[in-house]
Amino acid sequence: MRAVVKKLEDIDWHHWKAKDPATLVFIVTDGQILLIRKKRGLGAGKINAPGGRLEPGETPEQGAVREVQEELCITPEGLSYCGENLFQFVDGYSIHVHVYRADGYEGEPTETEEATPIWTPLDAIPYDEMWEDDALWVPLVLSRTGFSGRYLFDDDVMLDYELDITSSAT
Ligand code: 6U4
Repeated sequence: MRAVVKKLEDIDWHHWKAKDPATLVFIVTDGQILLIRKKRGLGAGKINAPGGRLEPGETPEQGAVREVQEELCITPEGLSYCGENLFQFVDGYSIHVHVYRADGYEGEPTETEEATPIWTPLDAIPYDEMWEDDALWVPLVLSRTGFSGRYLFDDDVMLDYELDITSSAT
């Protein structure tokens, strides 16, 4: 039987490896940020940035570009690395999310089977419709501050977290 996990310290982070590597891409331009209403997958119904799980053999940057192309029919440009988030769910699932920012894009953001595009002013990001952790670190994406976060979730309820500022943003 799996041990009960209630705090970050209950996890052996030294040997931790996520089941899935994934990405998120925040396109920020003209004082607005391009978010999506996610139609399917993990967090369906929530507002998030475009992104998703890496395919075998893909680098995080390649996966970041591909997911934005698939979800919104645009190609992000001027991609820079912001930080990483490690999510452990109490049911055993885990995901390592590489977070990027882009200063532009090519194409026209278009609704797909996966996502509806939502342009949002930077001072009106709808955190109450996003994953609970987003209010902690999305401001760091906007201020170009590098970060590394670890989070424990029970379904979509955040039980514990630790967020460190790093110098790894590019
Ligand atoms: P499929 O259905 O496999 O094509 P895929 O797009 O690969 O889906 P998805 O979207 O179901 O993956 O789930 C991965 C996405 O979920 C990643 O982009 C990160 C996001 N995600 C998961 N937990 C999150 C959390 N707590 N906060 C957050 N994003 C989270 O901001």
